[in-house]
Amino acid sequence: TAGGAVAAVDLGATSGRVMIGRVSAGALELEQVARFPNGPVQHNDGLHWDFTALYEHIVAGLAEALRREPSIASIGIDSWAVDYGLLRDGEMVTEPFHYRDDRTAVGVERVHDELPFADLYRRNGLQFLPFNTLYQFAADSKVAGADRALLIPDLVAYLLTGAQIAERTNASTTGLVNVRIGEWDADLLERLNISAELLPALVEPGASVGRLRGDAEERVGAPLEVIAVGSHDTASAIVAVPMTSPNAAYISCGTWGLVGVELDHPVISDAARAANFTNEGGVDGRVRFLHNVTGLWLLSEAVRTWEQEDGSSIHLPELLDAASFATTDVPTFDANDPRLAAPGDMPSRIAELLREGGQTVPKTREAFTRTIVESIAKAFADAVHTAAALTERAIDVVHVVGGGSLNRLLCQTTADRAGMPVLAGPVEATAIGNVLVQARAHGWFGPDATLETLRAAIASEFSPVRYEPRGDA
Ligand code: LRH
Repeated sequence: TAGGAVAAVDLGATSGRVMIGRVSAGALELEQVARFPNGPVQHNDGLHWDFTALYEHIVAGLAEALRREPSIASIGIDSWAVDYGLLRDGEMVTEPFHYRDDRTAVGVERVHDELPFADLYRRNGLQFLPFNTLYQFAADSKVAGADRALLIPDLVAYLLTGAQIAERTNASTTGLVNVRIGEWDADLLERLNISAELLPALVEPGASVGRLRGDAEERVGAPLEVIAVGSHDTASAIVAVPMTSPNAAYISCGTWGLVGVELDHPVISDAARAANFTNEGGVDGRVRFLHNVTGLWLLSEAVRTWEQEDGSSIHLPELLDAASFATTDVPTFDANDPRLAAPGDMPSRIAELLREGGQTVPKTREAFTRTIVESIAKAFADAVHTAAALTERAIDVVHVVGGGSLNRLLCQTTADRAGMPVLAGPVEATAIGNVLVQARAHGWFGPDATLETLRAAIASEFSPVRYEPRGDA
């Protein structure tokens, strides 16, 4: 295999990062070049991205990446799904909204008045999440005056290159792509009063978007190529799950836990709809048949609340170690309760759910942490079993990738509750998926490399940690 270097921009909930990915025969190495905050900011009209500041960090990070590694051949950009920026005459209309803004509730009502959810599901195959782009559009008064909407990674690519595209995996999370034909659903757009002109042409991961130009070229230092990757962070992460069998399930676990299987064709049955399983677009036309579970968000928001109470920081690995020794009965709550979605005091909200369920509220932070982790694990295990039932697959192993793969308590309790082994890692799945889709586009994996080729490379480079289910748990 030939090789080379690429840059990956990954905009996550805990931070934004620029990485260098070096790929050579059988080896893959990541170097973090820049890390910067990516939290929401409150404006008068709601929660927004701090996008202008973020873009400055990205450009500076790319310049630093090229300084450290002059052979960088291209840039790939990924971020979380659903959020977008609006343009008018090529200029950003306002800082993009953040999906955790609760304005989306009115959008849900408006859309479902026009088209009941069951009809919508048959068209777009998407699980109901109140912040799916189509609901955000319906709640966003600025859409009418805009002539273009670009999802966040596409917006960054546009500012860098001047090219306007809609990368396919992320576009699938808007709710506006028809799940059967894989194109923008013209009829749906019309019914929702969205101009078809608002949305640019869909492109496949691996396609060239354009080259840096103008100010971006000058500041980064070269007319680097931007290549579309699985720009939905979860799509990139799933590329990097070292699955070797169709009976494997995966959990991409960061702020969210995305739990499911990879399919060749969507499943849009009534049962899938009732279970709120989604058919998101994967790289190479695969289907990410999965369910969103509120993941480490519950833990990070709880820790944030405790840190505010204490006025000092908490060492999470220590807290998790202590939590793993809590041996008393562990009360659990529904990790997916919508009341836990917004930022704010997490322990109080969880305590309320526990009381509602007739359970006792843990008294120590260790025990409370254990309850949070086990509640996440329980939701994970349930979703794995549901995915197996809905797809009639004999799931026998669960891969956990992303930040959650380092959480031993979570991996072990997930194995216990699912009743099957968990294979944990790689932790940097999203960045790896981003890098490998670029590397493949450059031909570094040969002319016919499939996702299986890429996954075999990952499995040998990052051997997963295995957790056996404990029968007595
Ligand atoms: C994970 C993720 C997930 C979406 C959510 C908005 O980062 O992209 O796949 O559902 O954020």
